[in-house]
Amino acid sequence: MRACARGAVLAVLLSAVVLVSQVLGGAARAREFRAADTQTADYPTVQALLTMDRLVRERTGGRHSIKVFHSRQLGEEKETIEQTRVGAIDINRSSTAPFASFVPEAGVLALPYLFRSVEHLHKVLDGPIGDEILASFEAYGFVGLAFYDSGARSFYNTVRPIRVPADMAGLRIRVQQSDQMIVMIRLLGAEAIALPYGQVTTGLSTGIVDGAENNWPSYVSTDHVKLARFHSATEHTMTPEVLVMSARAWAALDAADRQIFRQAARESALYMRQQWFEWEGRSRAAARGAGAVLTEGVDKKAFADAVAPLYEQFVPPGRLRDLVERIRMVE
Ligand code: GTR
Repeated sequence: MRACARGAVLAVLLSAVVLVSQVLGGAARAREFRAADTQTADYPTVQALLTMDRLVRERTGGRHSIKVFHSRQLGEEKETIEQTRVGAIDINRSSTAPFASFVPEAGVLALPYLFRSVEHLHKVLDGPIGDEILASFEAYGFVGLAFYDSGARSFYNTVRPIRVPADMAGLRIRVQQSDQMIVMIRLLGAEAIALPYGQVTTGLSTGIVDGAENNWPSYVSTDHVKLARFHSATEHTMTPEVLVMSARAWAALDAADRQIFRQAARESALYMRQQWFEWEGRSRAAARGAGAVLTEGVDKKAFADAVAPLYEQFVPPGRLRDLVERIRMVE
């Protein structure tokens, strides 16, 4: 009898030890992952991150969650990318343009007039090339999880309508922190000023910059539209957003949880795509309502020709040029 009771106590103790070691032992440890986004709370990328958080919570029984720091609470895009690389930030949603100096393949996606249409862009990102580019992040300390839509970027400025590259002469144009974008602006005959996203409104209102370039939702949600009325639909890039995890945070997940995170990221991208189309349409209408002057007859071909030399400089023969050629061949 006594031996039996001792056995039972031992069994209880043993299962407690197993439980504690499971909880403490890496994979099973409950964790809140910190995610950075430069956009505001209602912006589709932030809403997509919140969707991912919900899916991760549901599928891990609440063991894991994602706390989303929107509106640059964790810093400007370039800094947050650096912090993600060293593992101080767990998840990052950024434009692929500032990622170019960390992951060369990301820069390819930010090249001007690479994609013929949104359909072409989606075919590339949703297919094997998209997977290959996401996988390329791993060599640089990030785990690429998914791409988010970001539409086409166009110029807007405070000075005059821009129809052809010559109209940009002498204008100071804000660009993302990306060498490629700086060179692109110079090829158009304007002066490039790299500024973090959070400083563009002040830059426009104080005249430090005359213009910037972005998609419709960013043009409107930042209120740049109220300062820089002359909008020109140059649609020079279709730079997508990318969602990455730090290699350090990834290492803390076991194989099953990694699968959950990947799948949740992909589903959040689908949600994001629906939201995006609505936001783009709504933002374009809101821009008109806010007094934007939409320039007629923008000569996109002239812009494409003027920026073509960028490819020589940023796409050396070999891996990257091959990637560009394969992207172009996608029907
Ligand atoms: C937006 C993008 C942001 C940021 C911003 C910028 O379209 O969503 O992540 O890159 O552009 O121009 O800095």
